Amino acid sequence: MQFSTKAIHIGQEADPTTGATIVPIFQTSTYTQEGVGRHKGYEYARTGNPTRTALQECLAALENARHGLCFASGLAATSAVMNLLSAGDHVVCGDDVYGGTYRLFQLVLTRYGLAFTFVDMTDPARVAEAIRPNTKMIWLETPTNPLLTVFDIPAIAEVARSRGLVCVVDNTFASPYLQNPLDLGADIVVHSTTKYIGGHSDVVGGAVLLNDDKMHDTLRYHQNAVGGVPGAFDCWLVLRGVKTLSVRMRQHCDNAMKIAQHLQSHPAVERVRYPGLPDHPQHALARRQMRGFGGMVSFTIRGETAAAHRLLGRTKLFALAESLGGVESLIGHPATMTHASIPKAERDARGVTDGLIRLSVGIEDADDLIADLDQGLAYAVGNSGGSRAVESGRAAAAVQ
Ligand code: P1T
Repeated sequence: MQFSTKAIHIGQEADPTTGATIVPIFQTSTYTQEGVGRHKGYEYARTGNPTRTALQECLAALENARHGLCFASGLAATSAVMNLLSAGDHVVCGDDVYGGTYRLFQLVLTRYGLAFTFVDMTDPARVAEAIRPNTKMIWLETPTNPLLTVFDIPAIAEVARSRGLVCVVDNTFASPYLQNPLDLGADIVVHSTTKYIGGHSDVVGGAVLLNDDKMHDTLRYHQNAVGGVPGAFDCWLVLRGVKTLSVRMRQHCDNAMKIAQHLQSHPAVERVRYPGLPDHPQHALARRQMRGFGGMVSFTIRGETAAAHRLLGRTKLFALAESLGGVESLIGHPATMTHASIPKAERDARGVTDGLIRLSVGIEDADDLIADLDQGLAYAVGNSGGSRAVESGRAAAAVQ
């Protein structure tokens, strides 16, 4: 069965008791049992809920995984995976991850005896070098948040396999439509379903997908024992969203490519980061391991921080907001928003500078989005003498 069909049908058979075509919202905290120890597979809603079961089965199918587990947020899913570790264990983590993931790892879990080394994984040899005797896990995002660096999943997964480590990929930015890390050798996939999978900026959720039965048993045990589970309505919203993931992702990719190309030719723009641009440092790798380049674009503008701030407050269609992956376009400032919990010196060292701007390109009309960015950029650089450059940039864009 192909991706679009799985998204609409797997785990979503008509309800056996009523025939309801759409999986119902089982808004119950408990289940009446027929007798002591006799029930229909559900006892208590932290442990299990049929709406959640449907979503877990569907998301597992989309990642070509045997097992799926859903959580109350992406970070709850990340926390659940970290429950596989014990005090004294060490994790090699990619050096560009969502600020909240960094905060959980470095500011919370270190207090429980876990240690983390953040590594630029563009050269997988550096991953191998960072491994210590107590290393148990390799964690990466690709493409990364917010710099859109692409890491080589098969090469890094091979480092993990050869050293007996668990390789986890946070696949939120790509979505399962564009990339399936388990097929590329990873052991566990994590998603913030708040983003592309949900797709409508109306729900927070997370998921863990994997093949290994033993790790699944442990994670399912922790899902119930720790309890960071999603409510039935949230599962239902994510299920409704995921049905259109393939059509949305195609439009996200088309729009983001047009915007990345436009920004690249814009004289007010210094550097554009988008894996689909031929001059992206890992463009060839992205072509190999992804089926499209996604809807996220990051860039810096001339005039750095002050100009960036002017642009951020000026766009009309791009809402100034955290998050990503919804049908509506968002603009963000990682240094003060999504990545503010990373100390400035570390942010700067990694390239998350004060002038960096991140776009979550929605599925509106691309020309409208480009016009919105153009008026914002003209305003942003106008005060610093860049307006002439912007005018000539428009002319150049018109010629193309
Ligand atoms: O927000 P939550 O559902 O808990 O997901 C956390 C998370 C995990 N992984 C990645 C790659 C993410 O981008 C996120 C959340 N990110 C944002 C809110 C953001 O604006 O980048």
